[in-house]
Order: sequence, then C-alpha cells, then structure tokens
Amino acid sequence: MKTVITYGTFDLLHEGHINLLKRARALGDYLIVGITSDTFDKERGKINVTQSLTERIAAVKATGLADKIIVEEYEGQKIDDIKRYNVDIFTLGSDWVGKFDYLSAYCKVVYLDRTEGISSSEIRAEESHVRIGIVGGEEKLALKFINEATYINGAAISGILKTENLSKVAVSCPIIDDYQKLLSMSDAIYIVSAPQTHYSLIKKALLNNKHVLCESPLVMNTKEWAEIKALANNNKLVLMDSLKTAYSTAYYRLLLMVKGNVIGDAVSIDATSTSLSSRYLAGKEDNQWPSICFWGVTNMLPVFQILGCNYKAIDFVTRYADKKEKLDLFTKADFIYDHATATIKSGIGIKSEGDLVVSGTKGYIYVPAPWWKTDYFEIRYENPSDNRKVFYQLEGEGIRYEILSFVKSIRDHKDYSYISDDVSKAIVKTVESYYAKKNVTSI
Ligand code: C2G
Repeated sequence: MKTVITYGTFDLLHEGHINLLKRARALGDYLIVGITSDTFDKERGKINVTQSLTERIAAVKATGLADKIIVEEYEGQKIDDIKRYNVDIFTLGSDWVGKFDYLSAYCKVVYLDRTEGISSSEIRAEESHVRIGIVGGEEKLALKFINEATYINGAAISGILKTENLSKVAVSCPIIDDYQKLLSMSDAIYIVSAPQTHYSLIKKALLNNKHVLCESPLVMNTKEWAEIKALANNNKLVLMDSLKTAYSTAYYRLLLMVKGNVIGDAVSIDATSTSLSSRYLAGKEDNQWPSICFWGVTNMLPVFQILGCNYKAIDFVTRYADKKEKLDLFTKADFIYDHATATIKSGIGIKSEGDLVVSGTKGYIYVPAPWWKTDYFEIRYENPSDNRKVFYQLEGEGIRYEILSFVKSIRDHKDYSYISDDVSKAIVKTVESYYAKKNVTSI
C-alpha cells in the first residue's frame, strides 16, 4: 500500500483544494490529510481563516477523498507524521515548491500543479471591505494601525483625519481635513485620540451609521457610556474598546490559565506600565493624554478580567503635572475586593519596571516588562522545579488581531471583542471616580 500525505488549512474549501486532494490521492492508495489547527495557523501568520478547525475538517471529510484526517498543530510535525504513518509520498501544491525538499530525507516529495485563479483569500476578499477611517493620535500610532490593517482580508484604510503632527510623508493613506468627509468615505472609524475627545467623535460616528473602534476609556463617565452603548445597539452598530493587550495571545492564554486555577485563587494583582511620553504631555489640553487614561486602562485590564468589575473600594495616589490638576504624570490605584486586592501604577511622566504579577494561593504568574505587549510569562511555585515558562508568538503587539475581531464583528453582526461591556464600563467608572476626586491623594 502506498501512503500519501498532504497538509493545508482548507478554509472555505474550493475547487483548487479539491483538485489537489484528487491529484494527491492518485499518487498512491491511501491519503492522509493534515489540517492546520487554528492556533498553528495563527502562529504561522494565517490569521484571516474564516472557518473553525471543526468546519474545515467536516468539509474535507465530505469530499470522501481522505482516508484519514489528522490535525497539524506544530512546526515540524510533518516529520513526526511521515514517520508515524510510514508515509511514502509527501505532496503539496506548486506554490510550495522547494519549501519542503528537506522531507525527501524521509519520503518522496512531490509538488502538484496549483489550480490558478482561485484561493481562500480571494474568496474572503470578495466580501465587502470594511473601510476604516482613523481619527487622532499621531503618525507613530496611526502608522502602526495602517500597517497592521494590511494583514486583514476585508479591511481597508479610507483615510486619516488631519492633525497638526501628521506629516504627509509619513502616512500612506489620504489625509482628510474634515471629520464629516472622513465619515462619508468610511464604514467604520478607529479613534486613537485623547480620551476627553472620544464622546463627541463616537456619537457623531454612530449618528452617521458608522461602526466604532475606540481606545479605552470609550468616554469619561458612565452616563455617556450608557448613552453611546444604547445608540450603537439600537442602530445595530459595533462599538468596541481598543486595548491591544487584550488581543495578545500570551496575555489571553494567561487569563485562561488563571481561570483554570493553575495558581489557585488569585488574591493580588500588581500591574505597572509607564513611559516618558512627552508627546502626550505637550500640546493643547485636548491633545493631552493623562496617565490614568493612557496606561491606567491597560493596567486595569487584568484586574477586571481576573478579579471582576465589582471592587468594594478604590484609593488613588496621583502626581499632577501642574496646579490645574487635570493632567496626571503618575497615578497609583489600589482596588479592594471581598477576597482580593490589586495595585496598578501608571505614568507618562515617570519610568518604572513595567511588569505584571498575579499572586495566587498555589503560585503566581510573572510577566516581565513590557507586560502589556508580552509574548512570554512564567508560572512560578514554591518548588522552582515546578515552574513553567510559556511563550506565544506575538505579531504587531496584538493590533492585527484586534482589527480582525472588529472587522469580523461588523461582517458577522456578532460581538467578537475580547473586552466585555462589563470591563469596558468598569474602566469608565474607574476613570470617572478618579476625576470626581473621590479618594484621591495628591503627592
Ligand atoms: N491549493 C491549490 N490550488 C489553489 C489553492 C490551494 O492547489 N488554488 C493547494 C495548496 O497548494 C495546498 C492545499 O491546496 O497544497 C491547501 O491550501 P491552503 O488551504 O491554502 O493551505 P496552505 O496554507 O497552502 O497549507 O505547511 C504547509 C501548509 O499546511 C500548506
């Protein structure tokens, strides 16, 4: 019996895939098809896959061309599989010519002609493109977003609203003078401006029937939060918090592990994020981005996503930039829960060690600085030999996965956000209590 093996994502199974499977099958008597897992696809940069692994397995099974279906989960698995299944021939489409010649040490390698003129990404791209307009920030943030959007099938940048620190050279999309005009040429808006400007920008976008992705905090008080959320829901529009950390695979897996009780009960969380970001200290007041909003909201993420949103008490210690007491250079917040506590330190006017520690009754998780764009963390126990190091590749600080969730939410009319409404509202509630100067000690 001559065993043949081939691999693929097989997203939105189409004629090209089926031709390949037929030709692969004709090379021998028994065909094994390896289908890539969601995680493995993400790790190898294929993040636009529309269908789940289960759906893709079912589709390949339905062709009746595979004698056995396996899941490809890790780099190098092909060698394991060829040995395990005593494979005679490894085959792939001609777009991979040369890439797997090293497998000829284990079996015959055959590249089959690819079917021209059809691909999953072309099928995906046929779906309506979401045109995203960018508002606020400056070229560094805008450039990152524009670059990350290029990885997302179905997303296109319509333009960016002109601000004084945007230079024509830097940005590779149209610079638009007027917000109404940007809205008219967009399906959705990404708001990366100072938080005190969000409410009016979000409301105008929603009233113009545009979806919104906005840096947290969405607004500065819970009354406005309820109003814009109702406006979005009533008009079946997506209104999503933007906090790229939530979309970092390592951070997301950390949450799952804590919820899986790997460190016992989470009792204390310490999160610090700082940067000497002069650019947010300068300029007119509505350009200034206070620490509690710039880094504070990122530090709040693990607190609310692990300990919940219903803390009993909160105390702030803050250092203002000046007597106007509107812009904080540094803010520490201590949260008290029924059976847990958390301390977050946020600063755009100080430098500190930007790590995250989640302390539990069986052990703790340590995320080294800069924890907010982490691809790595450690689970540590009393007996160091039990410690575990965990690594997940992170591309683009998580921004492309955030854009993907936003575009999928718009396309499928579902909520694929990694930040729940509860967390979104708790962030706003905390910012509101800070500015109400409740329990705020100035240093
Ligand atoms: N294919 C083809 N013609 C097309 C499209 C795809 O012959 N028009 C072939 C590809 O060459 C591949 C198989 O169909 O052999 C599956 O294609 P994809 O689902 O795009 O998967 P891919 O990312 O190419 O997977 O590690 C190797 C990868 O697993 C191959």
